[in-house]
Amino acid sequence: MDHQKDTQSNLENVKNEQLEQFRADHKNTKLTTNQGVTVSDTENSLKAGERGPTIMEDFHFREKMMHFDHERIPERVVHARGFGVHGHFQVYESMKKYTKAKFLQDPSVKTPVFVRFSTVVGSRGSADTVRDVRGFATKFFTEDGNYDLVGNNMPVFFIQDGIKFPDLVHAIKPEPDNEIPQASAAHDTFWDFVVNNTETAHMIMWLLSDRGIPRSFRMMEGFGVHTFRFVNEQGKGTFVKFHWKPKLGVHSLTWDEAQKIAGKDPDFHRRDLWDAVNQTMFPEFELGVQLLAEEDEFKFNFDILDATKIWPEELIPVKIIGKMTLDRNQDNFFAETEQVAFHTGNVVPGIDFTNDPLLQGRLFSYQDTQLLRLGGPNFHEIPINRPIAPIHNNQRDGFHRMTIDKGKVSYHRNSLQQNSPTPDPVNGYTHYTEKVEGYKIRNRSDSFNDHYTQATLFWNSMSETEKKHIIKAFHFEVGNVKNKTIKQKVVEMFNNVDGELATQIAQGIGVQPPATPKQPTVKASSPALSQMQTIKSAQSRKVAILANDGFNLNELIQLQSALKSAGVQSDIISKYLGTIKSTDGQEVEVNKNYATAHSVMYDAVCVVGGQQSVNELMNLFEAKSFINDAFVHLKPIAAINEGVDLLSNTEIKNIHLATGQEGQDQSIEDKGIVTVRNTTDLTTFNEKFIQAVASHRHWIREEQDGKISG
Ligand code: HDD
Repeated sequence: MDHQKDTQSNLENVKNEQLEQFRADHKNTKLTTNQGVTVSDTENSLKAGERGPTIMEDFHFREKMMHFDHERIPERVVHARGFGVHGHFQVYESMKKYTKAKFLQDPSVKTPVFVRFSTVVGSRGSADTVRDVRGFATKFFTEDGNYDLVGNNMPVFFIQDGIKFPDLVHAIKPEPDNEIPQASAAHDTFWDFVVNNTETAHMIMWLLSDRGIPRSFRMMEGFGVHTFRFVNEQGKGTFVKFHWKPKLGVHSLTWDEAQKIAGKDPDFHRRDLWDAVNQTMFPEFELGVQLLAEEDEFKFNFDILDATKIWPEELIPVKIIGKMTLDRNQDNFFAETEQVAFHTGNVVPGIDFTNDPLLQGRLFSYQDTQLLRLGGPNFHEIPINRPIAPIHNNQRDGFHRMTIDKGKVSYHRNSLQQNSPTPDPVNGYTHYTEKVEGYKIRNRSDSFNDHYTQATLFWNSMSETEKKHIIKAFHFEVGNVKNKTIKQKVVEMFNNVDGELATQIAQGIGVQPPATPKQPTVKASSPALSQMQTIKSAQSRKVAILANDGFNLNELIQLQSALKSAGVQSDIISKYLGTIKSTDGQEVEVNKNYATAHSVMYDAVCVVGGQQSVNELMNLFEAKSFINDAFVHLKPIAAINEGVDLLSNTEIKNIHLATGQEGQDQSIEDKGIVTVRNTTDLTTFNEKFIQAVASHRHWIREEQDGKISG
């Protein structure tokens, strides 16, 4: 028993050890062909004479070129751009009452996981920060086999039935005649789809909200979207919806920032995740479940099988049941992120499906798509996809078969092998015995017909700031549509969500406001939908420190050490790379210059004092534009002593800045401008700055100073 316990708790390492068998380290080795023959020269092909033609018998040349020519596989038809990371999951308390899923029983068991975050629409090489849904797919390597929770960062979906997925994707992907635009929904075919398929209304509200432009993969929620089913030992089912809740809270970029980052650092999100894990700032997500007794299936004004609906958390609370920690970067992007194959149909005993028609469609699509992408039916043998549970069956052969199946028997039932491998009716997966009866019809239940109630609920739940962002997002997305009729139809469609919203959309896109703006009948709101009340933390945020030769070393040291103890990262940014000298001649390494860094890559900025340093910054256009952008993007901005003078030379000049003692006008700090003069002890200043960093954005600036962040 103890031994069993031991192996269970160490499950975490089992996947890693399995992967280890396939890892190759080529350091200090001799170059060989794929046949293991040592190569003498890989720079010159074999030729007939020094200036003659290449000879066919050059097997090394042919093998090297053949392999290279076939290095690419088809990208995923959706979610092509993604990034993976390893980790583990632990349940807080046994969920035995609801499910027999092994990985949800014992809090001491660490179940290995591999997570792939992704965007949906763009190609593999597209930018990370585009407006889009983010994929959040988790593979749990459990003792009972692989369980895949293939979710998104939004809890609803565009369509209600899987059969419409190809239509949706054709509409949102670049238009087929010219393959424009890349990684964007801002074009005619998508909005034509929207207005002709009004079940999209709720999802559009999410997509055009700040959720569409997350600050980090580490700062977004994840949702299983569908209603799934937990099944316990007694065979009793409970409806369940899955949630991932980030410990760092839910935070977003501003639109202007997202667009700029797409150019400055298209790898912004993957870099952020990779760096955080390398620096042991391990992202954590709590797993939450909404549970609904089967008897209560019809108690709501929405159909629980409709994937365009949420279960408002105020109606059905989210119970937090465990935590996932992402703590190990992949070794090889292609082998792991590119070859991982998720499938909604990968479930373990204790987790089952429902009749949600979107889920039913997915159950076919995922396995099917891997056949093309991964070239045959043996993709489960690729190291990243292998379960840690043993595999025994009569499936054989096919492209790239790795397993050497011994013996003559590959059929069931048999006597030559005592009928093994043997099905296990007791412990094997048994599908939930739901009673299903009906006529074969192509139809949709009337209970799926309400397309607007929850879209309005979402709108009602937004803060004024969030509402402004949604309207601006409509102006951009629909503003890029060329066809006026489609634009007008967008206004008419969203008049069903809220008349004021529709009127404001119309204003920005050059069409008529609705003739009769509708007063929404839905008055309810769900506070959990707004990002305003989310967790605020300075942990792992990034601060840019601006300094040049002649900076104040004492200030820099105090600032850096306070940031470090608060878990905040910082970079020194200067005119040139290399080192800068303090007033007392100490040299400090510069991390970035203005060519390699921009304020959009940081969460906050601080100017340290030192007259000579600040004088130089005053004459540096890039330094001022760095601060101006941080200001427009509502980020915390701080300055120490002479550094405050630089702020007076930027957009911030209109805000009254510290002129004398510490502890100035509170309203300035509310606006995220933290300054201090005439002091050498920065303790209080540092505390205030770190608090400002934790608050993420200072929306009040947007409201009061008209600095709309985009
Ligand atoms: Fe899907 C990939 C999430 C609806 C068909 N989907 C894919 C990935 C995620 C999702 C996260 C990327 C997995 C990875 O990282 O490799 N998809 C969703 C969610 C949906 C959804 C949350 C709605 C609730 N998907 C959906 C439908 C269909 C598909 C309705 C088809 C009927 N999805 C696919 C696919 C993909 C895919 C074509 C492309 C690559 C892959 O599967 O492995 O099969």
